[in-house]
Amino acid sequence: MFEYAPAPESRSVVDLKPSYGLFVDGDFVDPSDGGSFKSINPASEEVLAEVAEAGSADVDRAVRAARTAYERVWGPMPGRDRAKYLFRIARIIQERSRELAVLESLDNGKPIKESRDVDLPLVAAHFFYYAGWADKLEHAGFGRRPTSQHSGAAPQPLGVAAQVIPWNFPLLMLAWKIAPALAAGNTVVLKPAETTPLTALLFAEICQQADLPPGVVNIVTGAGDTGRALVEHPGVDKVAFTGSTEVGKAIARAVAGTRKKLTLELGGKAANIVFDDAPVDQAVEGIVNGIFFNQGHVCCAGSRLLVQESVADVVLDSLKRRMARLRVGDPLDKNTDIGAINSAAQLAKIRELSEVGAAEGAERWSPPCELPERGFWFAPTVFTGVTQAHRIAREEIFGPVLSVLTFRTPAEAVEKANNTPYGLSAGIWTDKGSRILWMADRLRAGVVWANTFNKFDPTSPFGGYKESGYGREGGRHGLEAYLNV
Ligand code: TXE
Repeated sequence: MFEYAPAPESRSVVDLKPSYGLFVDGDFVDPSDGGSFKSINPASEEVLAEVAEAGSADVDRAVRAARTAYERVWGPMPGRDRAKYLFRIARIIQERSRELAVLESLDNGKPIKESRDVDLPLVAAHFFYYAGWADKLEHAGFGRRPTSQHSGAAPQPLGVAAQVIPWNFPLLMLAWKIAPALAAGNTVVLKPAETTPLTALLFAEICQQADLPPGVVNIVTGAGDTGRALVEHPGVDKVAFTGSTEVGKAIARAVAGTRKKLTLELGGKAANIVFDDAPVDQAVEGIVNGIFFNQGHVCCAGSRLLVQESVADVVLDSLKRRMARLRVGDPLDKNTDIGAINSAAQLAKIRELSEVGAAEGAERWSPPCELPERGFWFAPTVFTGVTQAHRIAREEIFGPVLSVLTFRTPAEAVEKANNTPYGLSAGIWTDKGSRILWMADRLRAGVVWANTFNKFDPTSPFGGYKESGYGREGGRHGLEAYLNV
């Protein structure tokens, strides 16, 4: 069916090692008890590498290294010097972006055109953006250093930041967390997700290449136990977490009663709202991007389509035709639109909720689609006839599955969009500017996109209402989360 088929991106650009240690105090080290786990390519189920599993003694070592680096080197360092390191890291990320993108696609399963054209440019942009802040903190209303002429409160870093990130955007979540923390003068111990640890370890190599002082960035790999040991460590001043609402609540409980500051970025169930005056083709592209980008493994995915009743048939027909053209398969093929589901566990969750949707009476549709035999795959799927009572309208599926509901009036659209425990994002498709403003005022979501979706920028704060978490990442607000002002 497709005449043009360029060669897949070559994995030979990646120098994969058979095993990886922890990155502590500037060096790769073995874990104290020798534990390890395997990182798997979700598109083939082949083992990519054996990765060290940090126990609590290793976490302790990493937190101590971060504390020493904070007190002796990074905290006292003038902002202009911290900026030089961050600019250097940003440039190396750009130089090595092909290698980083291929490794990200291998470890995560996302299409190369997304890791290459979306994730990596944004990763570099975050480091450039926050590098630019590092020498300006005292002059931008955060507070001023005392001089002989003035007295004033200097903006102070918090200290050691414990950062736990998920698997859906491994490098981008790392950049969201590490860049502002370092710009503000904090040091970091970061734990990547257990299914996608490899690009964080390549980032550790980049820190070495940039001559970042030892201990400023530490990477501890492992699963939930490692994450728990890290956020509960008494030597930590700040905890930043992105992941499931369930674990976010457990972390909030663990941190309550301590002096640690906390920001949480959790799940979502965003409404993508299409009005009858929206250009159908443009809206359909936005719906497809909203739910099928990154296999739907996106906290702000437009997983609920709310379409105005009068245009529902036209929009759905066009959406199904567009879905039939989506290519599912090899993440390293530049033509692939939908890659592999990140893990067997996530695939099981998507399958289960999809079965629940069908059993509860919604109508399930997927285009004819041949899926590879090995690996974790799920065809793009749309459910119509969904009501608020259905679990697929309420629970985060975190996969390429769209639930469609209809509405008649703008007020009904707002009511349905807000009828969720989450509040991370929403999208509006309409030709009417006044309607966009009216809706945006009423939607309880941290981000509201108008006539676009899944647009990210380092200058913009991102974060949730309700069970989607609290605190903001990105922009000036993201910096404040790492400062005492
Ligand atoms: O998340 P977890 P999982 C949602 C999505 C997905 C579901 C489960 O719906 O299907 O969560 O995914 C670490 N203390 N999101 O199980 O467990 C863990 O090792 C400290 C939405 O992967 O929350 C990993 O590094 N850390 C989300 C990270 O937390 C702990 C992105 C996230 O894993 C821990 C991911 C503990 N007790 C999933 N337990 C989003 N907001 O984008 C686990 N971890």
